[in-house]
Amino acid sequence: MRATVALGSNLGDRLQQLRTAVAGLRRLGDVVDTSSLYETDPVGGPAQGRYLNAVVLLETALDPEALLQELHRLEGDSDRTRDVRWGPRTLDLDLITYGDRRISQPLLVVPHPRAHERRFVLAPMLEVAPDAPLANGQVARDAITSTLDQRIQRWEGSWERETPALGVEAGWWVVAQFGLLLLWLVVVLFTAEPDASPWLFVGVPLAVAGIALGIGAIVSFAAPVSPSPQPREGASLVDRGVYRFVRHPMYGALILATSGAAIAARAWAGVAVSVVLAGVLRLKSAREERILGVVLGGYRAYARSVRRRFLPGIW
Ligand code: A4P
Ligand code: MG
Repeated sequence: MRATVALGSNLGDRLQQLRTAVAGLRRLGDVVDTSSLYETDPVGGPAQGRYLNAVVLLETALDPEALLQELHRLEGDSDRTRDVRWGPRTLDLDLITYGDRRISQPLLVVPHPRAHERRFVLAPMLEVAPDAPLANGQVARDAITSTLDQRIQRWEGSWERETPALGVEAGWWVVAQFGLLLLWLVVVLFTAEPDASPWLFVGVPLAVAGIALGIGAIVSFAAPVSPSPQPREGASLVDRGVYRFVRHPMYGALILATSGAAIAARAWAGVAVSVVLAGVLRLKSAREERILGVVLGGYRAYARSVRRRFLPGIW
């Protein structure tokens, strides 16, 4: 079952405690997604330091009662003491939702009875489980509008100690991409029908649009572009220029330019190679984005606001 678990800490090494908690959650099931980290003003309780909060999406075989017990065990591992209600804590793990189950027991209420009033739960939840049903019947996206007075900010640091690495897989993606581009070139050179035809009026504008998008991408990126899906160490989010309209303009440019040129040359096998290339780039970009979401502060929010992957307004 899919459960959402909210994590909070405002005592000691907050980030380290949250990391350890996620490592612990991985032993309870499959951590499907982790939100960004947020630094948040304390809600309720005595005067205390600011919290670091996040939400994790967990696919688990544990039933809700067993899961809560395990969450308490993880809290205990962090030397959490329970003296003041809503007081400062090294680690707080709350079960926010468990599928769409509603549970009302003395020691377990699901969905969490206060989550829908708390921006420190709703903002991260919006990233990983925007449609999970909350106690008041709303989902995070709607509930958050009445919590905008609560002060939180995205924590720009990253969750992970190190950049997650694709390792040799990164190399294979590059090989696949350049192999297909080479195949495209050979196929087009050998099958092109160079006489003028009406297909020129379709292919040439597409190819020109592709080249323009590619130039736009290089200018906007303003750093050396690498074909590897592994982000460079210390890379920062680029959301200017054409990146305001598409997240992977370079890939969009390759797809447009190769298919346009092949259409113009009536090299239909070349068009087929472009279609395969588009599929490969789609998969490659998905792998890339999983890492970018972890290592680049703000990438997930960027991906939510820029919906198109390759082609402005289309795809
Ligand atoms: N319990 C019942 N249902 C649940 C559930 N769905 N998930 C019981 C977790 N626990 C649940 O919790 C008290 C009892 O609630 C437990 O025995 C459990 O069986 P606790 O963790 O021992 O105590 P607590 O966390 O102090 O109380 P509570 O009421 O859970 O507090 P909240 O609601 O978790 O609030 N401000 C910011 N900015 N960030 C925070 O993370 N956290 C809190 C704690 C307050 N203010 C905060 C934050
Ligand atoms: Mg709690």
